[in-house]
Order: sequence, then structure tokens, then C-alpha cells
Amino acid sequence: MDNGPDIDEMVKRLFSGDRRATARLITWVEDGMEETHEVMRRIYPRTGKAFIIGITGAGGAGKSTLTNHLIRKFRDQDKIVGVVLVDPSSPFSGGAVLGERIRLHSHSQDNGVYIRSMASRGYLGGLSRATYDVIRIIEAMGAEIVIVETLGAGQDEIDVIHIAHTCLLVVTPGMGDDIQAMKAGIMEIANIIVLNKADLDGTNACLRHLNATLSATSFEEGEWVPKVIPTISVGDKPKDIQGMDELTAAIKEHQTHLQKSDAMDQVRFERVEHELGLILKDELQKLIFKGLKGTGKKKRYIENIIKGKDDPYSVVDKVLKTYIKTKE
Ligand SMILES: Nc1nc2c(ncn2[C@@H]2O[C@H](COP(=O)(O)OP(=O)(O)OP(=O)(O)O)[C@@H](O)[C@H]2O)c(=O)[nH]1
Ligand SMILES: [Mg+2]
Repeated sequence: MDNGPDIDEMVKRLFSGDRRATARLITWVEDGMEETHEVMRRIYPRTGKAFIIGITGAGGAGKSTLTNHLIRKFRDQDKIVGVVLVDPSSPFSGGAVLGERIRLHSHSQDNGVYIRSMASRGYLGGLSRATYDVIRIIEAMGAEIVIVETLGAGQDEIDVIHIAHTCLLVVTPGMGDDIQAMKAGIMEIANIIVLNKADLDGTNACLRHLNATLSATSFEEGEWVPKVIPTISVGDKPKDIQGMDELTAAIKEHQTHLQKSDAMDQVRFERVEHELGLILKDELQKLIFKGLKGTGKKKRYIENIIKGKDDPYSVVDKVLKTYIKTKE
């Protein structure tokens, strides 16, 4: 009798929006289970259609608090929402005001929200292959919107832009120097710059600075000009919360802009391009290590590198030449 996991059953449950099946499948992916290949193959045709919002920024900028507000906005529109938190530096606690509501959401009372955090950065800080798979699983579960929260700003490369259709960069007042430093990259990262914590000192100066940076940048005809949206995401009373309507309107506007241009196809292309590269790298490595198994070669390679007789680059060259016949 085959006691392996029942892929048919799991995929069926996933398609029906079953949260426990979703959670289980994500764990399979994170554990690198063999079965995930078959799962991904089967669910793939049902994925790729959700609208993906990336939300990035420094630790503690307010990404999760803003995500809470966005979840509520999208739930008000009856959209099924998935949230993936990559390497959160603090738990997704929910803002003070919305805490209760979100706790409710994340505790399976509302089948319309699925939140998952994952400690899964690839090498070089890029989003790992598992992130792509997890997003696809959540899409297959039925999510129409997927919010991906990643830590980081001002880094050379923020991979979330390759996954997300709309990318929010969250900054806070007092980040003036940081913003200065990332001036060049900021337009490439952010479709919308959220100036969160607009209740704090320095907000106006920061706004002026951001707008000046934008005005000093030239945009081509028809090109999207990043929007700056000030927000206050926490407060004692609901009316203390500000900028959420403007933020959702800006997201909608960017989505419309993408749909009018060919940018939507461009994002789709880049996402698949990255995904393909990641899977290829992974599988190639697995294949080669499998081939070396039992030969003692892997151990020898490592020892030689440690002894200084060889280096990883030469070893990889050698291994590739031996195991892969390239058509020259
Ligand atoms: N004053 C003020 N505090 C805020 C605002 N938004 C969020 N905060 C607070 O900032 C802290 C960090 O908020 P989070 O939403 O956890 O920030 P984050 O960017 O998700 O943080 P990490 O996931 O740890 O990187 C919390 O204590 C929030 O209550 C705001 O608009 N104003
Ligand atoms: Mg967070």
C-alpha cells in the first residue's frame, strides 16, 4: 500500500479554498517535499491571475499595520486576500485598532483571508523559490489579491518588484538620509511611496523632500510617476487613521495604468523568468549532488577547497563539464 500523501485529495481541497490544505501544502513546499513538484504542476494553470501587491520598507516602518488596513479594504470589496510575510522581523500582530478584527481573520473565522509568514530568503537576499511557490498555492486557493510583505529598502535589488504588479515602499519621517541614499533606486522600486507615521514630526519636510526627488526625475510620456501617499495607520479612534482611501485609490490607479499599457504582461514575463531560473538552479544542484552521491567526490571537492588545492569556481566548472554535455 502506498502511504504517501494523497496529492489528489490535497489539490482538490486547495481548489475548494480549504485553509488547512493550503497550510499543509505550503509546509510541503517549505520542507522541499518531493510531492510538491506534482502539486505545482497540477495547480499551475489555476495561478498567475491574482493581483499581487508588494509592500517593502525598513523594519518597523508600518508594513504589517498598513497590510491590515489593506486587507480590510479588500474584504469590504469581497475580494479573497492572501498575505505572505517574508522574514518578518516582528510578528504580524495587527495594529492596535484593527487587532481584534485581524485576529479574527487569521483564526479561520473569515475564509476570505489567508495569512502566512515564512522564514525563507534565498541566497543573496533574493526571494527564494519557495516564495514563488507559496504565492501560487495561495492563488490556487482562490486569492484574488496577494500581498507580499518583505523587509528591506535601499538594497541594490529588491526582488519583490519582479513578483508584484504594484509595489509599495513604506518610508517614515526622519528617514531623510536613507531616502537620499536610495534616491536613484527609489523610482524603480516604488510605484507608490507610502509616507507612514505621518503623525510624527518631520512629516512635512519628508513630504517636500520626496516630492522634490520626484520632480527632479524625468519620466517618459505615458510612464507611471510614483505617487506619494502620507498615511497614519494607528490611532486611538478610527478617525485618527488617515490616508487609507487615498492609498487604495492609488493602488487602483496603478492597476488601471498597468492594464492600459503592456506592463502587466511585462511583470508576468519577469515573474516567470525569475521563477524558471530559480527552479532550474535548484533542480540542477539536486541532480548533480544526486549524481555525486556514493562516489566520495563531493567530500573530496570540499576537502580540496578547504586545503586550498582547489576553489569552488573551478570545482563547479569541472562538475558541470563532467555531468552536463553542452552543445558547443
Ligand atoms: N506613530 C505611528 N506608529 C505607527 C504607525 N503605523 C505603525 N506604527 C507602529 O509602528 C510599529 C511597527 O509597525 P509594523 O506594522 O509592525 O511595522 P513593520 O514594517 O511591519 O515591521 P517589521 O515587519 O518588523 O519590519 C508598531 O508599533 C505600530 O503600531 C503610524 O502611522 N504612526
Ligand atoms: Mg511586519
